[in-house]
Amino acid sequence: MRGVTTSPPTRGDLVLPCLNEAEALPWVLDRVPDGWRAVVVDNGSTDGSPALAERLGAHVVHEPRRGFGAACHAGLLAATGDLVAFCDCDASLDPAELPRVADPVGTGAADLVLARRRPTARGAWPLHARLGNRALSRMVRNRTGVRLRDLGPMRVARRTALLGLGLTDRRSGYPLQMVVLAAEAGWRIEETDVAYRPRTGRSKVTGTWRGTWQAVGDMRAVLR
Ligand SMILES: Nc1nc2c(ncn2[C@@H]2O[C@H](COP(=O)(O)OP(=O)(O)O)[C@@H](O)[C@H]2O)c(=O)[nH]1
Ligand SMILES: [Mg+2]
Repeated sequence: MRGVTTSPPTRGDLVLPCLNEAEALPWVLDRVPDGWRAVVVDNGSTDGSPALAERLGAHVVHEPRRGFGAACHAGLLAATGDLVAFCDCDASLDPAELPRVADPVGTGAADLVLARRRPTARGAWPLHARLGNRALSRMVRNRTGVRLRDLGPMRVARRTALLGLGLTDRRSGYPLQMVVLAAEAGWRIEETDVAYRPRTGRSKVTGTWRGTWQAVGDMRAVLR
């Protein structure tokens, strides 16, 4: 394993929100690039994910509060490096692509880089999730003027800048709130393509009716 280390990162921290991802964890952690510290944030897994992540060398954070945003934010607070990256822990996105995504932030050319998901197979991205995402990207554009084609979960920014945004959402609206507040703060936001593969294991958010319903509600709350 390359970047899986609990020592301080040289490049940055990779925050991996994780709810029952024992099947995906070995591949995900094996793909963490050099210089990045894997921070796996658990809040309630019942499949042994946190113990497995620890065994595989990741830094594991336990967040008592449930929710995707609660997990992401706990990871941000636990980060120590210059850069912070976020990525799903379901093997749908390849952490090995991270250096290219992080590069514009590292060089100072951008303040936030979002990975635009390009599905590699049918079924990688359910139609309702894709359409919902496109509609949201359009709303962000109308509201902030920032042209985005995706609001994907893989992204990189500077740690202190992220902390300064004052993110308050602790559920599914977290990634959207990050983009809206960054745009309102005048950040230079860029997009770069990454491969989006069928996830390993079962979806907790947009792959279920309940998860999608909650996500839509959370996103609307952010845009209000
Ligand atoms: N810790 C934690 N992780 C979560 C929670 N909800 C989702 N995740 C993780 O967030 C990532 C995205 O969730 P996922 O089920 O893939 O949603 P989808 O991409 O919309 O299908 C995965 O790594 C999940 O394990 C949560 O409440 N707590
Ligand atoms: Mg996913």
